[in-house]
Amino acid sequence: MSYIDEIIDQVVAQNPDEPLFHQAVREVLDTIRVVVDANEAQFRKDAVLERLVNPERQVKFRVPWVDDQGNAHVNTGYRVQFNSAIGPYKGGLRLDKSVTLGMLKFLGFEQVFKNALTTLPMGGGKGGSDFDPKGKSDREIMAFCQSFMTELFRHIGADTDVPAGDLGTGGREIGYMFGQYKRLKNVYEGVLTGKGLSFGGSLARTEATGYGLLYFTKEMLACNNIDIAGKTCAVSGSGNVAIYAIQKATQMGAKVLTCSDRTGWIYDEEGVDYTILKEIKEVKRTSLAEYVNYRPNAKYTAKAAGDNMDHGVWTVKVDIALPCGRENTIDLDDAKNLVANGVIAVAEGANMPTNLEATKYFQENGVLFAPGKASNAGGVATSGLEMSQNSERLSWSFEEVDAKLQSIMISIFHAADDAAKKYGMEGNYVAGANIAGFEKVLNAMNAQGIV
Ligand code: NDP
Ligand code: 2IT
Repeated sequence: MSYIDEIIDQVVAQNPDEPLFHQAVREVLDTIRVVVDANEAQFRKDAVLERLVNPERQVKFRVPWVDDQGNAHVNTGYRVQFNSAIGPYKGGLRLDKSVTLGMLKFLGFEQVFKNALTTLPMGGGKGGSDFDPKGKSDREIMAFCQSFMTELFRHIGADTDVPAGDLGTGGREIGYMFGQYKRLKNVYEGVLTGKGLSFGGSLARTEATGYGLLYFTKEMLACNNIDIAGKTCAVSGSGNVAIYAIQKATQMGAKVLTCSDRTGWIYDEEGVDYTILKEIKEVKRTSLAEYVNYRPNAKYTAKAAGDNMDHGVWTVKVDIALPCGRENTIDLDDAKNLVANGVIAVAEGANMPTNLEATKYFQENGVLFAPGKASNAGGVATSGLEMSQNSERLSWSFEEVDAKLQSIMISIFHAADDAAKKYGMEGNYVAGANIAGFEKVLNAMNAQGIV
């Protein structure tokens, strides 16, 4: 059996009940075979893959908090410090009732390669809790965030591990966590990114993941002689990534026809208005059903309660699909619908929103497919820029950060494209991104000995 297949089997056996982690490992290892097979004896001797798939450290802790009625609750908090070969651990905190250790291991593993692709000095990590922020008051969110940080603070630091936002964690939560960290540690440092602008946050960090997704997509299309202007897009999700992806796509002259949330999805033939989404999702924090009150010609379709999928969105005929909600929301049937409707490109704003079968189907049918660890890297790249600004105690202008973000996204596309070409897989940006990320991490790991 090949080294890679042995490791995939080992990951499944040693991490039972963690299917998302298995999926992420399988996707990466399957696409780096060409590099691993050529160096198998040495890699086995150095246990390269064993070290790659085992997090350096995992912290799990109790998070007690009290609700507005005086009742106590206990959630589980986690931080997975996956790989620090190229810099301090870096990656977001997910707050969602579905959070498990396996989910955070999948996200942390992805983050290692993503961060390497940005070319900035950041290792990979991820954390979060099974706390459900939906329907909680501001005070309850603050109570949770303070309690979460009361344990997390001893494991992180500006040169150790720098968390940020992710699904369910935005500027409000980062603010509460930063305040508690400072109070406990008595140090004012860039320990979190995505902070408010008045206390060390970077301009353009809020917009960065969505904007970066479109900078990447535009470059990928341009290198395939396609102009993004005039194209139609389907977006899923309506949170941080989706909103700013819609804004930038619209500014680039594309028309976004859809978006979605946990309750349902919107079809707006005139083009989704991101200013309305901002009002509904960032200010009112309510359901997308409200959208039709602002735009009576748009159509809202409700989902069954607990439905994790965005099937409706992927039935709409579009040129470009931009999944920006969460993992595994495009399956093989969705991919078939999109291809039958003539989709040209799929670029992932979320982490692993397309399952393995659907990804393969897109690639086999000539669809340009941008994997999240490359195309959504603009968020963490701008977090890296926030860390630089914090270190030099300066703030850069929006234009300066945005220009750096653009050039990073363009260089990530070319790193993936070049690696794919180098190994005879032209156009396979999944393989290209994985190989380029792996080579960088491997190089740093090798130089640092067996640690
Ligand atoms: P948000 O919490 O801001 O938005 C998430 C969106 O997905 C919301 O519209 C939410 O609906 C929807 N959603 C969440 N869970 C479900 C579900 N079970 N079924 C249907 N819809 C659901 O998160 P972000 O925009 O920050 O993150 C989105 C994705 O992008 C995630 O995969 C994240 O890991 C990834 N990502 C985020 C980055 C960032 O900088 N924020 C950077 C790179 C990747 P509702 O509004 O109803 O809650
Ligand atoms: O998945 C991701 O890249 C993020 N949630 C952003 C992480 C960060 O540190 O900015």
